[in-house]
Amino acid sequence: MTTWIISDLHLCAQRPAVTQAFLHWLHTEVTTADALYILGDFVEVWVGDDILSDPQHGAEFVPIVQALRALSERDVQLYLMHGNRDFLIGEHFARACGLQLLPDPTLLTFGSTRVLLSHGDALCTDDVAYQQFRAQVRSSQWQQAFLAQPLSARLAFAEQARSQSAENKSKYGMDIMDVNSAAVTTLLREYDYPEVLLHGHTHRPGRHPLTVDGHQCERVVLGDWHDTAVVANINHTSCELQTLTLSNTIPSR
Ligand code: LP5
Ligand code: MN
Repeated sequence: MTTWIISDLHLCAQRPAVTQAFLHWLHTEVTTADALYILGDFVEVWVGDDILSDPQHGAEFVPIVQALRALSERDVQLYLMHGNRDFLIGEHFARACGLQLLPDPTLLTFGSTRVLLSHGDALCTDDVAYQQFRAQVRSSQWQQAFLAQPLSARLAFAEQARSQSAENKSKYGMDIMDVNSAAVTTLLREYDYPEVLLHGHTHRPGRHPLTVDGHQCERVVLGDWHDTAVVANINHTSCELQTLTLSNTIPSR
């Protein structure tokens, strides 16, 4: 029994090597797995599922959708949780890929180990400007109004949001962009102290043991996909972080 958990691939046409490495990894390692969980920021930006049928902007996603669909047809269970870049991924995309959308957070059980999955952005409560933005764009009213706009307008908004976000990040300290420990404690308490909290978003992979109300828990953080990717592999006995070297994963031509 093997389950892979990944996040923060930020797939986009500008970084074709990452997409290729991901596709190769799917075709090799993941074909024999039981399940693959993608914990958000799968793509760099997602402005609506109708992008799939856009001749210009949809093409980059065709091989990704096909590869996921092929895995789901081989009975690999596929799951996707929204991140702050792709919270507009909807049921149309999910069906095309043969995957199931998951709420954030989602609790899984592997043997005697409970693993709470989250993207991680909701835990960054010191980042007040981001939490305000998040509350706005996660409301169904905002999403309906946004999705009603033409694709070109949505892409332009996304580009503006990206550059504003990059500017903000260069202005504010890195500290406010990590998870808030009180928010982590509250979440673990709410879910009855799962042994593991697994998330991405911060791009600071690592393992952080912590004690909450006398219960031993661990916060495990996935990495983003650049030259390397830090992913989690769970089987009956353990939850391991593994570093994939993406340059080795890209098939030579
Ligand atoms: O993503 P990253 O790592 O740069 O930073 C995140 C937070 N920023 C975001 C914003 C996204 O990067 C961009 C949106 C993705 C596209 C989604 C679909 C379309 C939506 C269109 C919206 C109008 O998530 C950043 C955090 C950081 O993580 C660390 O946790 O700090 O948050 C911010 O920078 C807070 C800002 O307040 C975000 C504000 C961007 C809003 C700009 C609106 C511009 C629209 C123009 C309207 C006229
Ligand atoms: Mn994120």
